Amino acid sequence: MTTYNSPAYRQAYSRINGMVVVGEGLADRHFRRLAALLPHDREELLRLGAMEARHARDFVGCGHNLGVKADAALAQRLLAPLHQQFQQAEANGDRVSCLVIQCLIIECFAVAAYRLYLPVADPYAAPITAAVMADEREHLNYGEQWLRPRFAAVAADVEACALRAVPVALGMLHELRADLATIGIDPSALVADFTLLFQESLKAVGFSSKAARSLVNRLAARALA
Ligand code: PL3
Ligand code: FE2
Ligand code: FE2
Repeated sequence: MTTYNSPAYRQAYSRINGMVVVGEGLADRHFRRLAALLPHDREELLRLGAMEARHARDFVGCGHNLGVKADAALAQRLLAPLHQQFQQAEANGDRVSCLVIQCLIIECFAVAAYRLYLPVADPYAAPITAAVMADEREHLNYGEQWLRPRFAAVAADVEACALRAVPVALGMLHELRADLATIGIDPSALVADFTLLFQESLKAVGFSSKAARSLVNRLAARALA
């Protein structure tokens, strides 16, 4: 049984909650940038961005409910490298990488994290997390649906972006592993769940099972290097 009001839990929660709140805020900004990059889907992408802003507010509420203030500074530092890759892709006019970073990598991360948090969440946070997780599936789905009909044209860029960005994403997780364990999430289960979801999403985009498996194996090798 998790003690939600122990000092150790509250300190770890402040850092994890900071990560989630800042991550949701960043996702909102990314969707608004994507709305500008993909004018055809502008309304849809602005709607997804607004959902992220709502998630950020909902998770701030989870912190308040426990009397915990989010550690935003740490989260900003940990999320900066991934955000920089998004900005670099945007500066290069590389819409595919922007989509891969936000809709595949960050959203797979979110789904994996919320799925593992759900069974250990406090009674206030649990229903909020379940609702947010369903939204994140929709965001992941948007990216898959955009990339899939363009697979032949985008495959090489998706792969190159994954090789650049997934190790960075796994790196930020590495720094949170003690805090994750404290709130009841096994960090290696999170890596495994993320890898599985990302592999599934590569297949949904059009990669063969073999190609998807081989790519995530190369990612795992990089993350361990
Ligand atoms: C996309 O919509 C939002 C991306 C948020 C980033 C999630 C980062 C996950 C870090 C590990 C958090 C464990 C879950 C705890 C929930 C309070
Ligand atoms: Fe979200
Ligand atoms: Fe999302």
